[in-house]
Amino acid sequence: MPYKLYYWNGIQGRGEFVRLALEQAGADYIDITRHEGTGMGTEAMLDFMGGDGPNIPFAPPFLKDGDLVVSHVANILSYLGPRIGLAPDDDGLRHVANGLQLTITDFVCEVHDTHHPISTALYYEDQIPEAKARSTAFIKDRIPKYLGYFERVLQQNPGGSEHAVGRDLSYVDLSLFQVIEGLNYAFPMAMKGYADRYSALAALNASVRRRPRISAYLASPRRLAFNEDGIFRHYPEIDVAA
Ligand SMILES: N[C@@H](CCC(=O)N[C@@H](CS)C(=O)NCC(=O)O)C(=O)O
Repeated sequence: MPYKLYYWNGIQGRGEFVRLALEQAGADYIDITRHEGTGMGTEAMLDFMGGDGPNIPFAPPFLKDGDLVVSHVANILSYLGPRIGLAPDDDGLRHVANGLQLTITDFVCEVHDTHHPISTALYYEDQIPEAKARSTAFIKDRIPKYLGYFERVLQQNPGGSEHAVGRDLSYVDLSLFQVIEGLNYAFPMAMKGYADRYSALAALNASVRRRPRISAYLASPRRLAFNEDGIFRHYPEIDVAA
């Protein structure tokens, strides 16, 4: 039975971290809101979330595997990883992978707050001065702290600097690829020359991009372009040089 991925249609968003893992694994999955029909589409997702069934999630993305409902990106990847060959074999290292993914969750949250520093209920246009202040601090302090951390994770991985954890590709590597892609899209000024500062992250980004299934996915219509409804948004007025 195919996995069912539920996420907002029209954006990469947080769903993309799950999508990349499913695509790299060649897993059988349905992107529910991108299809029409019984049990498909955005309405089906909203009906499920607002319904009176068990295990309802607070927010997308969530994944259904049969009757099981798994929510939150890091939790979904922790569940999927061992099943689709994208998690370390070692149980301890699986927890290390989960810790890294949870750090990515925190980072993604901070990315989101650069364009919505006051409220997600307000439009970006209603919080531009605050967004400028927030993203200036994000670029100065937080991008270097997070990317510096992940660079060290790669450089200090006993399994080799090609991967974040263990000796093989994991869902964490795919998520780091997506983080770099997203930052390059949203903050091209801030990210200029990033490869000189974070060489292992840049090498990981390039190696993930070269993977046959990932490059086929990136060239496919399933990979939506970044846009200003997603997590990584390009607003030139809040992008400054690092
Ligand atoms: N911690 C969750 C965050 C989920 C989340 O914030 N989802 C967003 C879309 S990317 C949403 O629909 N949020 C609705 C809300 O917060 O009211 C995860 O990592 O999956």
